Amino acid sequence: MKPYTFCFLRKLMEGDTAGMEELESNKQEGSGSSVFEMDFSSFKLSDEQKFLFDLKGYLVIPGVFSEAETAAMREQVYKITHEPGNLAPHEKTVPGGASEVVLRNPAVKGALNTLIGPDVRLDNQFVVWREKGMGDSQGPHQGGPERNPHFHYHVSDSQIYSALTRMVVELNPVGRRDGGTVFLPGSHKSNFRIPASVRTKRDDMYEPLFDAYECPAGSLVFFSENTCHAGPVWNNPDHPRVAILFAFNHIGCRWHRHHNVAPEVIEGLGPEARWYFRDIWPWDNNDKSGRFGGRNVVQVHADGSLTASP
Ligand SMILES: O=C(O)CCC(=O)C(=O)O
Repeated sequence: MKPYTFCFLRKLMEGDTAGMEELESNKQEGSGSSVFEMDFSSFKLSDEQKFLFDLKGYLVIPGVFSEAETAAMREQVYKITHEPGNLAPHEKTVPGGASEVVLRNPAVKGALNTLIGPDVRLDNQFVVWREKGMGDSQGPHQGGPERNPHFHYHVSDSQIYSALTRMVVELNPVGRRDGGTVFLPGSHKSNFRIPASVRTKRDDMYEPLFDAYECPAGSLVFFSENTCHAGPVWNNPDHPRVAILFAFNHIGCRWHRHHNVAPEVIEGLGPEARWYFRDIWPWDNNDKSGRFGGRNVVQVHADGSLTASP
């Protein structure tokens, strides 16, 4: 099996140039490798969904994952948070193992294409298993005018550019006052700074200022990181909040220092999920072969192995 680029880069940094010819040979015609093309065509946000995301800064898409997919991901999050020793290397963090279905899901791909565009990368992930009484320690954050490219929400030529975008995968049902993420609607593009009186963390994080949602297990919640939001204390005694929180960004941008994904997880991913881990650059002026059109791609080799960002 050819080494994945990750291993290859690690070797190069250690001064081991064996394999260099192999990488070069991947670029030759007739090498049997092809460029992976991400397919965004099977899901599009409706006009209503686009309108609501633009208006409010968040969007709930209920019931995206099947019961079986949701149960398998819930079990993985349980093991990550309670029994990490019982996970195989390829599933020890999201998005390996059961959670790989997320990055292959048409609704995920279609929504990201609409909210960020076709040049997306995964910037960060973390999981929560919140029993009653547990919540995110941060109060309401973000919102208001932001020229920083990570948070500057804008629309041009009818295209949304949401910059750093969170996607929550809710793996248990969420009731409206249970403690799902809450949002100050419209604050992703408000013209004034969020007043301290609004940003204050308080026991009741809901109406009249903040919007909450309800959804069945297996739903998606997208929000611009510049929508003022908070993770309130979980109130439901019947089940915990179990969720995966991904952050996505443009391929040229990185906000989080660590994406929290283990290298062995990345190495075990199929081409579609591996694509989200391309290096952080959109364009290659040295792509003299022209095979990649200058772009940052994933190559699939004849034996099924992958090279990202060749
Ligand atoms: O825990 C939550 O529901 C919200 C997380 C959050 O604040 C964030 O992702 O920035």
